[in-house]
Amino acid sequence: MIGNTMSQTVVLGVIGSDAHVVGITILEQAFSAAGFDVVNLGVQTSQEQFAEAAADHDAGAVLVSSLYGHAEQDCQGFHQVLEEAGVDAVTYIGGNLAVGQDDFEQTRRTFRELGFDRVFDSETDPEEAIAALRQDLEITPTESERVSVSS
Ligand code: B12
Repeated sequence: MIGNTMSQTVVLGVIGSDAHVVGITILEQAFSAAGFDVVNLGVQTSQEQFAEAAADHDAGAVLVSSLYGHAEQDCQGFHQVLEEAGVDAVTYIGGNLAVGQDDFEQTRRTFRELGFDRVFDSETDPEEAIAALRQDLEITPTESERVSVSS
């Protein structure tokens, strides 16, 4: 969704049974420092918990993290759950999204087909995600904050 009156609230969490917490802790700090209101759901978050939080907070973005190699299974039907909850937000996913991640372009296609607006690999600098959020949520960055977005 791209519009003019977009929420700067981002809902962030690690989906499924995944317990890797360090990445989203760093992302939470980076997004907060960049001025976003961050709702961090933590690890082992279900699809329904993402949807409920995004609806409750009228989130502009839902950011999913996955490290343990089961992201594709965990994200099946995710966008339908969001839609049924009335969530109208951009969706990003990032982390170690496939076992091995030999061909990230294939991985990116897989998650785009699942409905994600942007797909990030595990080498992503938080600044790149911040630049993407600013672009998608139509928030004007300062000159020194401009970072190119390739996802
Ligand atoms: C620490 C660690 C653990 C710890 C986690 C402790 C904790 N509570 O966090 C423990 C020991 C528990 C663990 C367990 C497991 N782990 Co582990 N773990 C790691 C390790 C070494 C580091 C992860 C980390 O903290 N990185 C540091 C943070 C800063 O980086 P990050 O997590 O990648 O996050 C950054 C980016 O990915 C990106 N990002 C992440 N999410 C998102 C989302 C968005 C929207 C965006 C924009 C960006 C983004 O931005 C983050 C910040 O810069 C990695 C290997 C590695 N080098 O990555 C393996 C790794 C992730 N683990 C792995 C595996 C397989 C497991 C287990 C399944 C092992 C097992 N058989 O039991 C279990 C899973 C348990 C579970 N239920 O989750 C594999 C995953 C393989 C895959 N995906 O192909 C890895 C890659 C190791 C490997 N090379 O095999 N693990």
